[in-house]
Amino acid sequence: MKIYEFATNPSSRRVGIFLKEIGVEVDRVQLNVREGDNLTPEYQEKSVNGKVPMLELDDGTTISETIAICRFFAEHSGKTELFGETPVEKGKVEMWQRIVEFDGLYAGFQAFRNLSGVYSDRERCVPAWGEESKLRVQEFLPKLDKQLSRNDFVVGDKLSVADITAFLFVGFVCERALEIDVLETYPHIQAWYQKLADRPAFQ
Ligand SMILES: N[C@@H](CCC(=O)N[C@@H](CS)C(=O)NCC(=O)O)C(=O)O
Repeated sequence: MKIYEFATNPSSRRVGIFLKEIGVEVDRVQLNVREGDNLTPEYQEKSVNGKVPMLELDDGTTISETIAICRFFAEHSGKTELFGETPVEKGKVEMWQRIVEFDGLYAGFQAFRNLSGVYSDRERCVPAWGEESKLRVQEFLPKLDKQLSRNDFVVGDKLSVADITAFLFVGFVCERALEIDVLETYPHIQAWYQKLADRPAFQ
C-alpha cells in the first residue's frame, strides 16, 4: 500500500504525525499539488475528492480524507487509542475532532484559499468568503483556549487525533498561512502547543 501526499501540506502532515504516533510506516508518493500533480485525469479518477492525502491499497482500493485514512490505519494496526478508548472518550474525541476540523481547520483552509488565490487555477475564489472565514477562525480560538485551560490535551489528559488536527490548525494554518498570533495571544494554547511540538512524532 502507499500514500499519495504533499509532505509539507497540513492534511498530509496530519496523517504523517498520526502514523508516527502509532508507529506505522507506509510508502509515500509525493505529488506537488501546488503545481497541479493531483489534477491529472488518472489521479482524479482514483481519488474521490481529488486531493491529497490518499491511501491506495495493494488491491487498488483507494481511501481519501485524512481522518478516514487515520481510521483505516488505527483499525488495521489495532492501535486505536488516538480515537479514544472508552465509549465516553470515543464520543468526546469524535466531537472535538469534528469541532476543531469544521470550525477551525476548514474555516482556516477556506480563509487561506479564498484570500491568497493559491488554487485560483482550479476553483473560484471569493475574497469576502475568505475574510468571513478568517473571522470565524478568530472567533473559534477562545473556545479552544478555554478547553485547553481545563485539560492537558484537547480531550482530557490523553493525546488524541483531535490534538493532531488542532496542532496543524494552530501552527500551520493560523500562525503561518493566516499570520494570526495565536501563541502570543492564548497562553493555554501556547503551553499545549509547546508540549506537542516536543513530541518526536510532531517534529
Ligand atoms: N478534506 C480533505 C482536505 C484535503 C486537502 O485540502 N488537501 C489539500 C492539501 S492540504 C490539497 O490536496 N489541495 C490541492 C487541491 O485542492 O487541488 C482531507 O481532510 O483530506
